[in-house]
Amino acid sequence: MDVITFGETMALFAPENGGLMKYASSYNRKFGGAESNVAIGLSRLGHNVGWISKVGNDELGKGMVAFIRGEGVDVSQVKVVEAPTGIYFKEIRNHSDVRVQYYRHGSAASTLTKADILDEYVSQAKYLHITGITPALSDSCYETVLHAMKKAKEIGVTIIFDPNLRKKLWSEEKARKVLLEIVSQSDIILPGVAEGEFLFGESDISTLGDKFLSHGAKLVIIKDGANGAHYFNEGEEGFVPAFKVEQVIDPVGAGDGFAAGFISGLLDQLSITDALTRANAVGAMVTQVSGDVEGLPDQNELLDFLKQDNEDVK
Ligand code: ADP
Ligand code: KDG
Repeated sequence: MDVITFGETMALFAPENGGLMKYASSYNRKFGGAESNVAIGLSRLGHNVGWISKVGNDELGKGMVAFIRGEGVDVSQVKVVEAPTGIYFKEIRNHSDVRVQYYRHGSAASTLTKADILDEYVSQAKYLHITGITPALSDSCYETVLHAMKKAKEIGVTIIFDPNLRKKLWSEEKARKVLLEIVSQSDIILPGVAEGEFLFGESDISTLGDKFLSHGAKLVIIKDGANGAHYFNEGEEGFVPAFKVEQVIDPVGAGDGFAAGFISGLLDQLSITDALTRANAVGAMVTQVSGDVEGLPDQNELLDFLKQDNEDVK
């Protein structure tokens, strides 16, 4: 197993013809969840990934697990429980104004506990991927995150953390405290500039890099949307520009695509800058297709995109 991740995936409803939820009478049903988005991205790029979660004993839960299994992700650790599968609605007003409505309180995944993360399972992995969404779901989810990170550290599995700040899920004060606690226990972190600003009250990217490093992270990647990504580790820093996207169709999931691309690069032993090029490419590709995971490329699609971009430059 290359990567293990855990968290909540929801049935995702979006107005079929775009537009506002208030007026839509038909919806497309897809599935989305930061951690399974990353898992699917990695699987499409040829890596072995496991996703741990809980789903409801309901039709959406069954459909979701079948979908994620169909993407080649190991779902052997997913449990079916007597609580509903979470749902979320996504309304894209424009590329920089996306509104989500969650129906996930008391959901199946919010009942995750330490007992759902088996040491034997985590110990097979090279990387444990965590997001800041999971600890916001419930106290037991928060404890599960801390427990999984502690075990990963003991076993020597590298921890990758994406803060994925979701202000609708918890108070700013609690979010800041918990996310910083997790940053201090992580090896690699993948915040966006806005998340750095939220955590440290600072928007200068270099200063943010230093703040994250002095908070305990060993490698810090700061995403700067359509501009590109910065990296910082002991004594080294750099920047890799993003790809040009003519029209963003759906920005949700770009950060997860970026994470999948970056982890894929690390697994393939690429340099940090080459891994970031892959991350930027996958992130950009996700924005060009409607849905959280639909735009995640397979290996050939990624190669074609990179080749195309080189040809455009010439
Ligand atoms: P999230 O908010 O989901 O974390 P971001 O908006 O930070 O996602 O985007 C993640 C990555 O996806 C960026 O760092 C970049 O590589 C790529 N990306 C996102 N939006 C664009 C865009 N408009 N043009 C090019 N690349 C983009
Ligand atoms: O990063 C994309 C996720 O935000 C989306 O798939 C839904 O997991 C989700 C969440 O909690 O918002």
